[in-house]
Amino acid sequence: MTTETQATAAASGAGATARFRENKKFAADASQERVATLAGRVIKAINETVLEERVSYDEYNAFKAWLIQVGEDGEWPLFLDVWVEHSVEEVANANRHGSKGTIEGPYYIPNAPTLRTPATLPMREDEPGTALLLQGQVRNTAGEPLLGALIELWHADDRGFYSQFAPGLPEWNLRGSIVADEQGKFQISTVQPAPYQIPTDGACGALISAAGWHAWRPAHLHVKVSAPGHQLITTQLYFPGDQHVDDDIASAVKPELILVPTERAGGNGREVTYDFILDPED
Ligand code: MBD
Ligand code: FE
Repeated sequence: MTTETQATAAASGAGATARFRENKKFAADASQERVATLAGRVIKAINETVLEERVSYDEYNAFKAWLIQVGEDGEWPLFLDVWVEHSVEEVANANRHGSKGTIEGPYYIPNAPTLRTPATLPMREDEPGTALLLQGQVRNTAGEPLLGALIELWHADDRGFYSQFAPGLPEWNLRGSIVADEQGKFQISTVQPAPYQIPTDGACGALISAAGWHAWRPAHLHVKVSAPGHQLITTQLYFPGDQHVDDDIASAVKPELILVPTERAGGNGREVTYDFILDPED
């Protein structure tokens, strides 16, 4: 059996913060005018809230203490990806004609093991959960198959835990980079992920309980799909009937991203077909 235990906010937050610092590029060359505009608007929005809501010193100090705690728990990636990234993604992908994108979230890790289709994601011998076969084709916006397409897939396990962000899981559990065939087709065997509850023991969890919100994301598969000469798409796929599809804490569900799986013959889990359409590079 598994030795997996509840991921703590401090452990998954520290991991997400370290990963972000390693992998992301920053707009360090933003103009003075742009910085003044953006920082000025955020500060103004906070001040307007204070004045309109008649915020007290007790409330101001609670806010200050909470901001400090978010940093100490390493939860800035979590906070931003849950409550802000969806708007950034909306702006970034506004002009795409191909598949819908959605947020990346805090748990992507580049360079997962490369597998050829038909592939099985790395998993434990006794990986719990319902078998799931994800298959489809990568095409361009003219409907032509894309040779050399790559599908990076990562997701939580049957208990809602991500490898490298929860203890007790093999390094690349349920993470892989799948090379599609000459027709852009892919077949990937994995297990159905569970809904994901963001850590409740850190600063983000404290905010959620103080506000009376819930901490859940619907079960989801994360994917990045790319092909030479085309724009990479980062997206997620969801499952119908999930309680949180209409109520995602991260506001990242779109109707086009909800899968329609069917039961496989012989009680052999479920399968689903989903095609990805990539926009040309601009
Ligand atoms: C996740 O798994 C996730 O996808 C997002 C957006 C935020 C927190 C955890
Ligand atoms: Fe996720």
